[in-house]
Amino acid sequence: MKKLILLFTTIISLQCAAQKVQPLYPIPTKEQLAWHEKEFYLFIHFGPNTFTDKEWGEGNEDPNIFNPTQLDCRQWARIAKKAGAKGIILTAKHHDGFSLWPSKQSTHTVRESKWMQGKGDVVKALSAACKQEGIEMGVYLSPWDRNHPKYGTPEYNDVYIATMKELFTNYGPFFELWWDGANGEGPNGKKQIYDFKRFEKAAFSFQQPLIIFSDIGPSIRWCGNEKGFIGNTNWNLLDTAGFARGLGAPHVDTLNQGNFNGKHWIPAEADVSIRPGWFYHASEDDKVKSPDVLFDLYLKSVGNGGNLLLNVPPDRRGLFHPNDSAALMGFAKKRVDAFSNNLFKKASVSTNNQKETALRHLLDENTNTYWSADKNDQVVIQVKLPYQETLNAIVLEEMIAYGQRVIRFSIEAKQGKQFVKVFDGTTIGRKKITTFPKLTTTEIRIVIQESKAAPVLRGLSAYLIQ
Ligand code: FUL
Repeated sequence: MKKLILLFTTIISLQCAAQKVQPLYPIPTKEQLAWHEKEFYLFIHFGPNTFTDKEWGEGNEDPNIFNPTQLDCRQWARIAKKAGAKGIILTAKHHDGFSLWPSKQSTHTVRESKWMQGKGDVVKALSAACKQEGIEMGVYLSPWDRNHPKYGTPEYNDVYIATMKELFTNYGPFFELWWDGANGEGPNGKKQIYDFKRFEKAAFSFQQPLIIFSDIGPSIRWCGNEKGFIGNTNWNLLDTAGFARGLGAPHVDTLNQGNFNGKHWIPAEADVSIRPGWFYHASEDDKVKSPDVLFDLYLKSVGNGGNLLLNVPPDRRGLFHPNDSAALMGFAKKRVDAFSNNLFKKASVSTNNQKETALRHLLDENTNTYWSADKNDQVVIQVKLPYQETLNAIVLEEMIAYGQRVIRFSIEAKQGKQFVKVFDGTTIGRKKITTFPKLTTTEIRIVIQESKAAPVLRGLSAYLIQ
């Protein structure tokens, strides 16, 4: 009997070993994996610029101009939540140096304004509102500061670190810290030499785990444009050696597509504004992006394996303008309508690679389970539908916890007796949303022509986007 038990346990452990996937390095950290799952969150640009109609304040604005009449961070958080955003990143301090909380490191803050007799604190109010709505909060803390008298001297680096400390200790935790790359001249006409190495070390000492955004990470990278699109080819990998933030950053195309053989896992985030400007301007009330345009940006960012950071600037009352809220609601509805009816739900799936029960994990909509091919020669996955279906989108997902692998794939649909190619793609990554002209079929083939190592996929689904 004992021998029999031993035999069974050996067989089971051998099977598990056979299924165990070897990671293809570099791979994401746990925090980066959690960040990938957020997909979409809001950016909020708010401050003196809201009241002066500027995009870049000079830093010498009278603090009293900051005077929202009906500021309500709960309205922002409520709308964000309803729109399906997982969090809000606030410009706690933009380039003008004005702090939206009463910072001890500055004399240019909400405390010096007449708003709420100097007793207001936007960072605190937003932090409470996000908690109430069950979404997360992040902060944008501009390194460039056109107000601070120490700017342009080595001491400013200490001021910046002390400012971060204040934010993290009084208002954290934050799901993301956002470092802008702009570095112009300060009040004394000097340019700052930022000690980013120290900034990084300090930030990680204030909060662990922490995701830091900048042109080149360390955790996530800029996608190379402010239009909201990430490359159709998008490697979550980046080489950072020899590069710097700002002017010394890699070419924008590299940021947009990543490096094929990049040394570090640094995925792309697409930041874009719902209006032409980052700050609120009444003249742009009729230039708010429509739900269709926002949905298209979602396909080009999240649908290319990155995250979408959508800026919605509150107006002078301190509220989201009704046009922006309406666009956000329309955008949310479009996503729900598009992706709630998975047409592959009842399909059956087979492959040329290995006939294996784990194949069901491709269709099971459980993001923790996956199917791994046993080799990386051309992999063909065949999906048979129980009935004819009309569709125009297929979503593929790699199990990126094991690294990013797929280099090139295509999608074919059975039309009559023939299979016709409907999509030619490159990378998949965390999520690839493919779209093509509407077609009616009973069979689809996914052909992975090339990958760095045997593909590991966690999801395959199909939709009809109206
Ligand atoms: C840029 C800044 O200069 C803009 O004002 C804005 O904050 C945008 C998100 O990043 O680099």
